[in-house]
Amino acid sequence: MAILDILEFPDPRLRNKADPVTQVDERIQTLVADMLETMYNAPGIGLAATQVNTHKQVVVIDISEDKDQPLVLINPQIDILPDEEKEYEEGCLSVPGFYETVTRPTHIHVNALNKQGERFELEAEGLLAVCIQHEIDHLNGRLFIDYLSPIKRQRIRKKLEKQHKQQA
Ligand code: GNR
Ligand code: NI
Repeated sequence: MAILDILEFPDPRLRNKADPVTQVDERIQTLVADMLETMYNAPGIGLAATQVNTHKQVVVIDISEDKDQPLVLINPQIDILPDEEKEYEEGCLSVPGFYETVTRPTHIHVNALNKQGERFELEAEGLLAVCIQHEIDHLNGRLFIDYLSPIKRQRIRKKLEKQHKQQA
């Protein structure tokens, strides 16, 4: 297992669109294990392959208190149940240090493959629904800060660029 480097905004590779996984083989299982280790180490409640510069449709999530309920979503398909929207204060490992309110649909239905390559379905609401939508956005090259005003996004960009220069 390995802890992978996480790309940070405004890295243009975060804008890549992930390709579907054609076969859930050993390479994908290694990626999943490394992503889980990277997510738990960060620590975070979710991680998309895009964030570790692998442009395949793979997501890991664990919103449990004890960090013992990993959820793996491969090739996730999402259906929005457009009855209700809710605000949530979101953060992102690729936008470290910034937390902003995002409004998203409350209820979703997800169809995905698990790490054995078997198809399963899931209804989600609350934090899990927020997290799944946040991660599927990553697979489509979208970040939570894209829902903010251009002024706020620009301010975050400048601060992170400055930090990255100081780290270089
Ligand atoms: O760790 C994370 N916390 C979080 C909080 C609110 C909404 C979404 C998230 S996901 C984030 C980890 C991450 O960046 N996943 O892509
Ligand atoms: Ni994120």
